[in-house]
Amino acid sequence: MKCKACGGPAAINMRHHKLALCGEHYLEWVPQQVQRFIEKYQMFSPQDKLLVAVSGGKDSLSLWDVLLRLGYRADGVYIGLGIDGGVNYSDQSHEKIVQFMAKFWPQAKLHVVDVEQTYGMTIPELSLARRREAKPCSVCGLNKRHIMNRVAVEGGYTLVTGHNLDDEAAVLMQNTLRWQVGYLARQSPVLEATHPKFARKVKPLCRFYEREMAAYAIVRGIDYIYDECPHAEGATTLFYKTLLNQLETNSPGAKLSFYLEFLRARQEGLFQKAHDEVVLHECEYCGQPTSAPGLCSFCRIWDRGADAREPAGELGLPVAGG
Ligand code: Q46
Ligand code: ZN
Ligand code: ZN
Repeated sequence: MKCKACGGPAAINMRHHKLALCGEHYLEWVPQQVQRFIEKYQMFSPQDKLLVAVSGGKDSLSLWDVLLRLGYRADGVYIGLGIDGGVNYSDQSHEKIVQFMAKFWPQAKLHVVDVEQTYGMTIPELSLARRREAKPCSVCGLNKRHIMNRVAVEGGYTLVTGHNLDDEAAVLMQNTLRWQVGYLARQSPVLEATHPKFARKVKPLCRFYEREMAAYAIVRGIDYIYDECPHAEGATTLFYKTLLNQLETNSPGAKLSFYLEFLRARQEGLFQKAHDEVVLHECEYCGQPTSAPGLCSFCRIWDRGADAREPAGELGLPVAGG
């Protein structure tokens, strides 16, 4: 297989694009594509301040790298969840991010929010204490959403996440099989801020296959955390990813067209009604928007009373680098 640009040996073959490229040309192609999607979906402009949610995995580190290479003003945010899982998962993830910054972008800025230091318990401890659940994913998800949104709003950022096509197609399949139209209405490369205390959220990698981002990280020399979070095992999205991979093997491009045709239907207003039905108000304690009455789910799980308001800038975000 030869590189389409220079005829040298190809490092990656993308059957769905009928395109093979060598390492050097692949490293040029990925940022060009990212820029194309940023413009196509009107994600942000060079003036915007971006906050990349970095986990230490291939998608988020590659995304941060690409945005900085393209010249965007992109800071990172890392949330220390306190997950050990026998492999020191959270510490290892943080370490990969620090190494990445030292190697490629020593001037970049990283906000670090350690959940245990800030709120008093790790995510697995909180999950056990409040929900008696050994699997902390639901508690973890709501904490990550709340904290990332808050850091983004406080810093005037657009929140950028590294969800790739495999992630988006798996969620889409899950929501479609259950016809959860409310969720379908909100699944988009761009989520506009529907409230002044909601950050705008964008996903510049939503059209890249997972293996394309792994290839980018490897060719670029980014050392990332290979292992999934130990609690990801058995997650339903992993099951849907396996199903979609089987489909893709038999029919290259199936995953991409599943997602793109959904976006087209969404664009045509197929789910608009469900979208309009969400009513928001501000949480009585922290002020973040919520659809639940009274306290938001974050304040509920941390057992916060409704009698006092959270002081502004309570996180006191430590900033590393830069
Ligand atoms: S980090 Fe958190 Fe995931 Fe780990 S505990 Fe579950 S939700 S699997 S993306
Ligand atoms: Zn080439
Ligand atoms: Zn709240």
